[in-house]
Amino acid sequence: MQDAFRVRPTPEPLTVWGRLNSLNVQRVLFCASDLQLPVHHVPVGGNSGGLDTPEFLALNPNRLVPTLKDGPFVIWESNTIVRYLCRAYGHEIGDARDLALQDRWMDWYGSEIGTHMTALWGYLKRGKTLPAAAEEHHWRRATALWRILAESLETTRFIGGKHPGIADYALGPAVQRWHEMAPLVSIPRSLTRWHEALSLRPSYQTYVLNAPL
Ligand SMILES: N[C@@H](CCC(=O)N[C@@H](CS)C(=O)NCC(=O)O)C(=O)O
Repeated sequence: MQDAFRVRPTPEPLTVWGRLNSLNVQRVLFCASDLQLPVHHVPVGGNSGGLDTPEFLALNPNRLVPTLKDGPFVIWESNTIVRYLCRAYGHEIGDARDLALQDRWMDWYGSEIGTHMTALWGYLKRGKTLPAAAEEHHWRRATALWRILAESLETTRFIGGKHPGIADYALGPAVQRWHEMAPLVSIPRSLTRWHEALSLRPSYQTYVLNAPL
């Protein structure tokens, strides 16, 4: 049984525009689904196109996914969407310090480790070129940075504590990618335990483990 509860019911399904192989879209769909919110997914971006239509531009002038609509409310930026969903519909999210700890990991992914993960994933899975020196640099930095998160996971099941929180939703898809690179890297046990705990959740299975490449 899922342990999430809603602060208030959603009157109608949320709409999420995006492509399922995008990490940024995965974090939003994983979060919404884990919070047991009804979602209508509209495939746009990548091969599906649709980012340049007047209808989509009116929702998101950046021509990017994910974009979310909740009733009349439209919001873009994947981390902002995750924060919004958790605050509107998620677990009790704690005080300012609890929130800061969650925000920190979310921001840390974007500012520290994300660039290394994007480069390595593009190189290994999407046929992008990467000079040998750059590859070595990205492996070394990503490995060292994941270790920092692994240390903090030694005492908790999720980054959010007993339940997944905003940082679990934001970083969960990336730790799957890191495990897909597993033959090439040494992964700390606590990071794998966290990945296993996420993998038990149907929402993670649907939107992350079974995501298309
Ligand atoms: N900072 C934005 C980045 C959004 C972004 O770069 N989205 C990419 C997919 S990951 C996109 O829409 N690319 C165009 C496409 O998919 O066609 C976020 O986190 O939402």
